[in-house]
Amino acid sequence: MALIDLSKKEVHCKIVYYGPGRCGKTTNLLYIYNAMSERAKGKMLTIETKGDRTLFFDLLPLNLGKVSGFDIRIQLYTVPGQAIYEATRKLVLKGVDGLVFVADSLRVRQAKNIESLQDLQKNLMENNINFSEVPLILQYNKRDLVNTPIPTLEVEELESDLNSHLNTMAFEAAATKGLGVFETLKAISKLTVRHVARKHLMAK
Ligand SMILES: Nc1nc2c(ncn2[C@@H]2O[C@H](COP(=O)(O)OP(=O)(O)OP(=O)(O)O)[C@@H](O)[C@H]2O)c(=O)[nH]1
Ligand SMILES: [Mg+2]
Repeated sequence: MALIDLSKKEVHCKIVYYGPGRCGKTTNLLYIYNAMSERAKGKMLTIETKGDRTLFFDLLPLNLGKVSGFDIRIQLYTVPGQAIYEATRKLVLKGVDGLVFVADSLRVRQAKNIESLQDLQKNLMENNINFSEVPLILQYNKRDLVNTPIPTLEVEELESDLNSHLNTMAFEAAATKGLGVFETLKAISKLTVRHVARKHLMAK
C-alpha cells in the first residue's frame, strides 16, 4: 500500500487501528478528525455502522506535513472489532504499513484483548504479512475508568497479557477525552514513515 511518489514528492502510508469490539478504535479516529485543522484532514469516511458499532471500516486521510521535503499522507483505518467480522478485518489489513493495537482497560474485556491480538497475528499471516516487520504500538484505552467503581486492569496486567513478547511502545489513553490519542498517532506515524522509507530504499 505504501507509495513513494518521487515526482510529487509524496509518501502515502496506511495505518490500521485494530482491537476487540468496543475498545475505542472509532473514538480515536473521531477525536483526531475533530481536532485536526481543515487543511490537514480529508473527509472521514465511516462505512456502515449499526449504532456505534463499525460494520465495515472507518477511514480518515491525513496530511501530516513535510519530512525531508516529502508530503506525508497517512490513511487511518479501523477494523470492526466484533468477532463475526473476521473476513472484513483481514481485508482491511491488506497493505498495512503500521498498526495500533487498542486494548480495553475494562477487566471484563481481558480475554477479548488477548484473543484480538492473536486474531491480528493470524490475519497478518494469512495476508502473507510478516508480523515482526510491521511497526506496531499498543494503546491501553479507557484509563479514565480506573478511578471509578468499574473493575479495570492494571497497566502491569495489560503489559503482561499483551506486551511481554512484543516489547513495544505502549500508551495509556482515554480516547473519549483525547488523552493519549495524539501521542499514539505521532508515535505510530513516525515509526511507519521510517519503516516505509527504509523499505523503499532497500528495494532500490
Ligand atoms: N469511558 C470511556 N469510554 C470510551 C473510551 N473510548 C471509547 N469509549 C466508548 O466505548 C464505546 C465503543 O467505542 P468505539 O470507538 O465505537 O469502539 P470500536 O473499537 O470502534 O468498536 P467496534 O467498531 O465495534 O469494533 C463508545 O461508547 C465510546 O464512547 C474511553 O477512553 N473511555
Ligand atoms: Mg468502530
